[in-house]
Amino acid sequence: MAANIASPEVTLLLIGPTGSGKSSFIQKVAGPVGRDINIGSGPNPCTFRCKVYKFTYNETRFAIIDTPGLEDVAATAANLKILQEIANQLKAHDANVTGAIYFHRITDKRFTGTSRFNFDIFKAICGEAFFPRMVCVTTMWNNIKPRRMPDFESLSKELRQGPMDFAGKSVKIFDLNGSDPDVYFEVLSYFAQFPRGNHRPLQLEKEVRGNPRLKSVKKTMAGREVMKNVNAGFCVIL
Ligand SMILES: Nc1nc2c(ncn2[C@@H]2O[C@H](COP(=O)(O)OP(=O)(O)OP(=O)(O)O)[C@@H](O)[C@H]2O)c(=O)[nH]1
Ligand SMILES: [Mg+2]
Repeated sequence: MAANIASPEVTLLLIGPTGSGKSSFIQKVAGPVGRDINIGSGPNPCTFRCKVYKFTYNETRFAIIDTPGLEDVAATAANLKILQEIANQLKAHDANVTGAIYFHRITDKRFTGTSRFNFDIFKAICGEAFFPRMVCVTTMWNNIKPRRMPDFESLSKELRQGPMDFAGKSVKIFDLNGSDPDVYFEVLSYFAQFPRGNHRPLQLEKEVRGNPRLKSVKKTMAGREVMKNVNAGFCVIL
């Protein structure tokens, strides 16, 4: 089965709301292969299909999976479609995901509502056993005026102390400043240290590969997270 193939490649899965900077991250780190990647220019979603970008950095081969941005809690059908697209990509990919990165715009300020909901989907995609290989990155730091910087630095500190946690443990966070490319590459170097190949897979990988007859992502942990509000009667699928 594909999941057991040992691969020297570092495979990273990028997850986050629309416009949080996933494709821009790839454009910054992937060199020529990321040159033609579509980057959003307004509030509308830009990436609609998953795509794998392969390149080498510091003698390590990387395969980064770009994904469509998650929507807010009311967009159940759209979120399920995105999840299905990610599940199909994971099924097709020839190696286990080495690490997963969640993207959060620091300028959103609050980690509630859509941010919280999207992060809960990310956690359900990863599963608790994958915790050591989960990273959050905050983006848009170069949009902050110098006089407001201390406020956002406090916000970043608060994120580290609670909201971005999994079963009480804080997920590793990198603050990405578009004007400082070094931090982007620090994220790559962080993942390059992890053993690759036969480690524990992502929860969603396990679910889609372990059950070839699985027809709908609704039955996966991440699908259930998306459906939580529908099942509780707070919203309907349009
Ligand atoms: N100032 C600033 N702009 C950024 C940063 N990261 C991304 N952007 C801008 O934010 C917009 C959205 O970026 P994308 O990389 O397309 O976001 P995405 O997460 O791939 O969005 P979807 O494909 O819709 O899910 C673009 O205009 C980028 O130029 C950042 O760190 N700083
Ligand atoms: Mg994109």
